[in-house]
Amino acid sequence: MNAKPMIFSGIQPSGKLHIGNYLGAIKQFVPLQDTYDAIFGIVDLHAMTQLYDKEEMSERIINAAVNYLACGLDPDKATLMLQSGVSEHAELAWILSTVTPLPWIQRVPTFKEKAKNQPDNVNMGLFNYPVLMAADILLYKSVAVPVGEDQRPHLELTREIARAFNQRFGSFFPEPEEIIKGGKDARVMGLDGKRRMSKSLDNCIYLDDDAETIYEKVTRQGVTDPARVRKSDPGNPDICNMFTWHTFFSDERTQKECAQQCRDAEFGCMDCKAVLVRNIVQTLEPIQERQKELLEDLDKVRDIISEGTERARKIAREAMKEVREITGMTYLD
Ligand code: AQP
Repeated sequence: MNAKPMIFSGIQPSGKLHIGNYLGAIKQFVPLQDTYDAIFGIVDLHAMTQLYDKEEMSERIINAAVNYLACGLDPDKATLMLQSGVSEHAELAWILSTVTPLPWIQRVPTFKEKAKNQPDNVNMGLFNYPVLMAADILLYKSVAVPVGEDQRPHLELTREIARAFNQRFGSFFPEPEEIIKGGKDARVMGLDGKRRMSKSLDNCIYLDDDAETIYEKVTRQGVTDPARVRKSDPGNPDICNMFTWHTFFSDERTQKECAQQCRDAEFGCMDCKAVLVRNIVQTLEPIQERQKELLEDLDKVRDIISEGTERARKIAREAMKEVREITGMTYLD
């Protein structure tokens, strides 16, 4: 019997982790590992729904693990696991798909968005993604799931699927709450200011970007108030994506000063971006120092993943045994 309630959250190794993953998800994982029995997954089966280079997958998994740890996940408190190492995720996903009416999946906005982003590869895995996600969460009987704002519809669907299963087979799964912190960083927009920052879109600041790269990206690609053409035009920080980023990385005094000087046309966009870059670099500095240490000891990172996956596997096996019993799938037992 677990002393603490379970939570689960995952990140797909579909590319390098970015500041949206950090601000929207990982940053809030850290305090939760003290109060919950937390399982954090590297959900590589989900990443298979996009085309990928198979030679790169291991590197991406390590990048995700290194970043989880560099951002403060403590393997003595929380479990870091690899989804494909626990086959029960896929097994439960199948069972849950049999209680999920088709229209529930058809209405999920993230499917439509992803299908638009990869029109040549609209595969069944992409369609079934929310059911696999429900399985990831319910397998551990999680009571809550810390995620970014974009995952809200998936969590709503997870509760509906749990309810449908419980109605058909008897009460078994809890209906998990989402833990989404308020604030604009629950949905970080990309450099373009138009779409959510996403690994699969070229609009990210990655957690391992160096100062020069961050400067280049922010100054060249960071979209500001579109109506402001010259430095002498008064700007509007309320509609400036780079100013929104200040609210993530700069202290309140700096935010106020930048906003005022922008409105008074004393500060040009490049001046404001220079301050922003300095503060992003400063925020990422301790994470990047830790990344370097971890990259020098990859055997330790691999051990953390293996041990975490082993622990998750034990919990998952127990749960699936119960699921098979209550669904009557025990003929050979
Ligand atoms: N831009 C974002 N703002 C806030 N939170 C975000 N998250 C992702 N992007 C942002 C949160 O990070 C966690 C892990 O997400 P994921 O990698 O599993 O899937 P995703 O949301 O599809 O992330 P990407 O970067 O957009 O990946 P691709 O491009 O491969 O689809 C989640 O909690 C998510 O909310």
